[in-house]
Amino acid sequence: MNPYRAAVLTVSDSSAEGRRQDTSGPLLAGLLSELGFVVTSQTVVPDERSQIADVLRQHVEAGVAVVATTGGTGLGPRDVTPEATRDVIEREIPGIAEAMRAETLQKTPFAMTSRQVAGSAGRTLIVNFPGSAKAVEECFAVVRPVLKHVVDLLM
Ligand code: MTE
Ligand code: CU1
Repeated sequence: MNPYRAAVLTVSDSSAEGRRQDTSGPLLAGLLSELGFVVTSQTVVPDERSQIADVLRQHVEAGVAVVATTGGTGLGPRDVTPEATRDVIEREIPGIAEAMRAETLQKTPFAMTSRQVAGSAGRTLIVNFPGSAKAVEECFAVVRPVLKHVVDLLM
């Protein structure tokens, strides 16, 4: 089996209800594919902590190398992606999230409002990205150079 399997999880009430088209999930899937990952799953869930954590756990159990989430990292009352991610990860990797915020802060001061976290569970790396396509582009560019190496370290 290809060791570089990836899964994408979009967290958004409006996309889960079909009121808003999810562009950030497909964008993340494309960026991961370009890097050589085989994207085996793309899911959309509402901003519900237990539902998010359930999907993350399924991917960890399946041994997916990377799970990239998008959305729910901000300060809205329903934004719980970081909390759900912390429910699942065993080791936080603060440097990944710090680097994304610090680097992209040069593009927008709003980067500081995103509470994204990254960490590992078993052999799986979970990385939160903010919800907008622009933020996904900017933040992915920061982690792109290290992503495969991090995955290799977890194997
Ligand atoms: N980070 C980057 N790099 N670029 C952005 O445009 N947008 C911010 C922030 N992080 C942004 C960003 C904004 S405006 C919000 S509200 C938060 O991400 C949270 O987004 P989310 O709740 O959809 O995850
Ligand atoms: Cu915002």
